[in-house]
Amino acid sequence: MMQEINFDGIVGPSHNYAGLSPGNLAATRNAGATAHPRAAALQGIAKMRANLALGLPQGILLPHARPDHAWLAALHLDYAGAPGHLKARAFSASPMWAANAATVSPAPDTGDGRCHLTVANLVTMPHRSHEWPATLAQLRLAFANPHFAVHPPVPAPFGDEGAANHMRLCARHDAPAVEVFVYGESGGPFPARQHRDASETVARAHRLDPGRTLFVQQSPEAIAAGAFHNDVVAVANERVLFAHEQAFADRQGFFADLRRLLPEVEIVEVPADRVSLADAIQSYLFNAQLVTASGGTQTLIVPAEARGNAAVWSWLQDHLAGNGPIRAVEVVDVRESMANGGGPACLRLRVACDPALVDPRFLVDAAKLDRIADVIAGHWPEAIAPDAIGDPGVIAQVGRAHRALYEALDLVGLLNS
Ligand code: SUG
Repeated sequence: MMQEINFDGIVGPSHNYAGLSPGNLAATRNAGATAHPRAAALQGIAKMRANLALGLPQGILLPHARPDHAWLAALHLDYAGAPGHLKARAFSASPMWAANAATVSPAPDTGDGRCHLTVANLVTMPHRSHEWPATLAQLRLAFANPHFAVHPPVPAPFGDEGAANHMRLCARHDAPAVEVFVYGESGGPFPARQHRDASETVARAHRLDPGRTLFVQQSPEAIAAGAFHNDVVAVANERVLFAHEQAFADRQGFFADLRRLLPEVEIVEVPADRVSLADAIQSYLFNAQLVTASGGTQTLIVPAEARGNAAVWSWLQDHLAGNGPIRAVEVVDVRESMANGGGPACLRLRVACDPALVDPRFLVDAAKLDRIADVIAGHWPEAIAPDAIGDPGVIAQVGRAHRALYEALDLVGLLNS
């Protein structure tokens, strides 16, 4: 039976705040703060437990080996001899943000009836540009069944940041969807990370029907205000699009196309005079997981910061009290990830498929989450201060923690791939 599975990136033991992403305001603001990898990873586990409690299937993606010695070797460096800025970029736990792992087109949308995945190249930010080989290895294992086609990344220089800039609108998860690719134009104060040429390449690779595929420009004001990915200002689930009024460059044109292609679409737009772009980005209201819980209730899983923002919380209460399509709100605490600009939606990659087709090592239930939590509690560093990024003791601990998790999940084979 086809279902939407959320694959959450487990927060890696090297989680730290190095301020590596210009245009990501939270990450920039917290540069140099002390991070708490153990608490961060346990927050992620608690979020997955809450998803299971809603009756949703849940998957995982694993942290990558850090520092990334293979990347440093390609730069003719070893970790000890690397300059500080490259040390930090080799040590980042950024693969936790699984929404940037790949773009996914489920079987009902594709010309050959397979589920297609294209790993994101993440070329815009150096610390993320070396994620894709390990991500590709995991996806090839998790989705080895011939139902799936896993593609290598779009070539540079066309930046592709994966599902964070992609939305699927459909009557139900198992019905053919309108796939929406959101791209940015460069020229503003911050980099536009998703190139239209990259999105179009992914759509061709996935054999999408051009008549049901939309390429939509993100509004330059949104990027300038700190929405470095579309999923900071919009999220879709089945027939519902939930977006900020200033998310798209041409909202009227986009909404008209959407209504023509999917007449049952419900567009929930939050006006700027109720929630400003600044409040939307500070609270990550739209970086929520909009899910269909087991009883069919459209549920919005928001970060605690959304409850802490008066304008945002009051808009949500008004929507729940009215007749809108979002019927429930759940609050999760992912503040360690949030401080690097990663909310609930950043931490997960959605794949709509029959769970029986996925390698079971990448699926979790409550008991497996307990085992993972034990590994985290026993091995993840309690804190990483800014000056610890080059510390041999911390690096050794991160290496042991990483191996312990792969051993617990029977995935050590991946370490040598
Ligand atoms: O790419 N932060 C990530 C956050 C990604 C959020 N993902 C989505 N919106 N889907 C980024 O900017 C900060 C790392 C640091 O500065 O140490 C970072 O990479």
